Amino acid sequence: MKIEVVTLFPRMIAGTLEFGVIGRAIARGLLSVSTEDPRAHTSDVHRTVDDRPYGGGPGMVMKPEPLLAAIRTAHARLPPGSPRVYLSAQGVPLGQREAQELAGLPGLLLIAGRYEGVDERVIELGADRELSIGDYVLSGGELPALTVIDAVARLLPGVLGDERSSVEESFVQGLLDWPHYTRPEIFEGKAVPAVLLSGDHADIRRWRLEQALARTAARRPELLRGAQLPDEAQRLLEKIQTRGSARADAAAAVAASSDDRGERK
Ligand code: 4FV
Repeated sequence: MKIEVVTLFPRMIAGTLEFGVIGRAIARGLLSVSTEDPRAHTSDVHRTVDDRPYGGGPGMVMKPEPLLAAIRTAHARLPPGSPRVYLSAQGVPLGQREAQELAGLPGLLLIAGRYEGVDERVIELGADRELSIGDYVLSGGELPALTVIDAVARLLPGVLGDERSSVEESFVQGLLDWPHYTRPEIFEGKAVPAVLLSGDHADIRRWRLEQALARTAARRPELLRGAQLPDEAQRLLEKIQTRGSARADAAAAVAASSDDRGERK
């Protein structure tokens, strides 16, 4: 896969991609990441890439001319069918589903803004979609672009190989991940769950699924709405939820009885 990043800070992108799984994928030629700097598309002596906002207000806005020229130059280096993606807090939230869709493409152009944002006409003329990595405002689009590259690259064939992480498996099902343990068996008095030492892979797999379901139900119940759960998972979830509501009823009963006692006092 070929990825191009339009950014005022090319070294921020290149510097981050030297490490770990992504660094190895690039070294093995499974992924290439290049950058294009809008400053290279300026003609004034100050190489100006920003200007004051029409209508007033704080901060600066990225000028359309150098940014769109950089987008067109970088996009021309990508295979046909490579979308131009502008990273902004106004974008569609990036999820595992979006990452999987992008990983199936021949190429990707990521546009990293700075300042208060970019001239809106650049988005109209130079972007096919907008993506957000979360409902907060960052100082630039580079970290979001690196987040997209990381989430997509690890889905490319051969990048993870047999180290395919479990995170994917659970999140592919739309669930939070199960807890992980490694040596020592006892750490500060805390033992690794016995099932993980049992060697019974069916049991281990069920325990992990149950943990992923219980965590998702407790921490991110909205993720369960719309999750395509296989029957076994659906059954486990019902068991967890009945257990949960039984526990809630018991807690409510205890609370009620203590209130009664209080009244009595
Ligand atoms: C952002 C986000 C984000 C807004 C102005 C860059 C900044 C600055 N991008 N998800 N959240 N972008 O905050 O993607 O130009």
